[in-house]
Amino acid sequence: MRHTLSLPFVAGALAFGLISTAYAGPYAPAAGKAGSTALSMDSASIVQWATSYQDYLPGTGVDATWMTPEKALGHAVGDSYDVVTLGNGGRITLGFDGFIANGAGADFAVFENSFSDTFLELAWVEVSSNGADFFRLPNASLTPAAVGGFGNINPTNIDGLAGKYRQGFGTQFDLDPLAGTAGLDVNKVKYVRIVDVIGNGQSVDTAGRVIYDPYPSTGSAGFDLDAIGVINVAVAPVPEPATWLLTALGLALLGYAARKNSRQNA
Ligand SMILES: [Ca+2]
Ligand SMILES: [Ca+2]
Ligand SMILES: [Ca+2]
Repeated sequence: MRHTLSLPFVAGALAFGLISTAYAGPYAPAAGKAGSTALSMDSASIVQWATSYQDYLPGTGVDATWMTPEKALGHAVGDSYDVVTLGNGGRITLGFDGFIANGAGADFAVFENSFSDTFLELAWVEVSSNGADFFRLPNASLTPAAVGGFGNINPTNIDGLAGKYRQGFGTQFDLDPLAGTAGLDVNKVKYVRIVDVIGNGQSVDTAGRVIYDPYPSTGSAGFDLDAIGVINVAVAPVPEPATWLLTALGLALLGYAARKNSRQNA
């Protein structure tokens, strides 16, 4: 018996392909796919992790069990639980030992806890040198419509927003677009603030387009922060030689030698 593909099957497959193409965007695809910018939490390019937090301001829809900011410090764990949940519109600021610098390419990476490549809860990323003035990294979202509380997003429609990749894989951020910003030294970034995007239509990207992400949800609503890893650190400045101290020491030695000499000659 000869097998042939039925016309409805072929038509369905073609339609699926067209729909998939229609929903695919221009940005990097999911972790593991060609051209992905997802950074493994075990990458050797990560040289340190966040060491402190401040200003944890959870939004609505978060149970107390998810409100442990310490879980955002240190090495990413890559599971569903070692996170602090931001809630709808919530935020947190993480601090680092030393400074993040604008080196070659991406300078740091943010890790979320998504269990899939498409259930993506998103957040804006903002940086600061002084802890008071924060500047948002440019971001883009091309998801065409609201997706519901358990909805899916194609990562190729997302750029410059944390939460683009599944757990264990960081979204990388480059400080370079903010170079020259008044009030920010891109080679002395001391704080990174993560701000949950409310994906019901009220939030917009850099170009003013609506950012959609899963909404509404409860319990652990919004972005779940696992960790922030640093790729480029500022080289610690070499301390200025204390010339006055050396001069004083030299004069003291000269004085001692002179006194000793005068005693010997006495
Ligand atoms: Ca850079
Ligand atoms: Ca969540
Ligand atoms: Ca963690």
